[in-house]
Amino acid sequence: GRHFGYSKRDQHIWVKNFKLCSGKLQSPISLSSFKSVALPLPALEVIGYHDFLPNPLYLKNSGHSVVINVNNHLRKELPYIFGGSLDANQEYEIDHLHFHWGAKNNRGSEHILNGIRYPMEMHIVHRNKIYSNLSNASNYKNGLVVLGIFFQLQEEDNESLHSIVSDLMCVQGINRAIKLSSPITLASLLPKNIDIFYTYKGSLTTPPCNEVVTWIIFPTPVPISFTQLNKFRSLSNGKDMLADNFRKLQNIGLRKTYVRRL
Ligand code: BO1
Ligand code: ZN
Repeated sequence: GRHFGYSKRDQHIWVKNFKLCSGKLQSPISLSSFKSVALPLPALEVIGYHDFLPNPLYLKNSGHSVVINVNNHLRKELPYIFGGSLDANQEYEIDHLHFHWGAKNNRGSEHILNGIRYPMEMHIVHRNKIYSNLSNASNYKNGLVVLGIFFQLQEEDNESLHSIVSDLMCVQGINRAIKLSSPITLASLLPKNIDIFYTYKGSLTTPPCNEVVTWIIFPTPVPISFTQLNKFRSLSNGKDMLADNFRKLQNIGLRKTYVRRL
């Protein structure tokens, strides 16, 4: 079956319908500074992150999350990343971004960092440029890089989220989509400090759980207000609320996690 849910019972069924979900390189995992190997990695280079993403940008309720798809009608160069823990000469272009969040403040993020589960985690999904689309890239172990960004509650609104948050109410129900009302840059959604990051080899955190993802997780959270997070929390697919759309922690197994040392 193609359907999957996030309840405890539903997550147990993932492995029956999607065999890859029982692999040994699954995500998310718990990360800690003490258990990570500090490496003098090169900086992560982000190109085009200060440019507005090409219009029109669509915000869509996928039934599992809210997604901003970056399509490239004008065939211009899209934002991409390289360096860091990525293989030399490999460039990864943005495909889409989406969010995982909780119904309560003490849950929502997929990864845990030093024992902290944040109320929301954003994933900026990048595809290796040598592959033509996300579905192709998902068949190769160097196919995808996902940047993981934690959100932390604060009193004041995060101005950079205004465009996204103000359009959320228009995508109540699965497959509802609208054009984003104002342009956004990826840089405005990143933490100020991307010099430090954790990295490890893992998987898609949803079915089909392909083990093709180099994860890059920034320890510095980005702020979000209660008002803004509550708009995510009020989203539904028409049947269930989307909140608590995070996968349970997976075994780290024989893997190592790394942290960039300056
Ligand atoms: S995540 O960043 O690990 N949460 C993540 C999870 C799933 C996808 C991307 C990032 N993409 C999925 C698509 C499916 C497609 C699958 C394999 O990739 O949502 O539609 O079948 O290509
Ligand atoms: Zn995700």
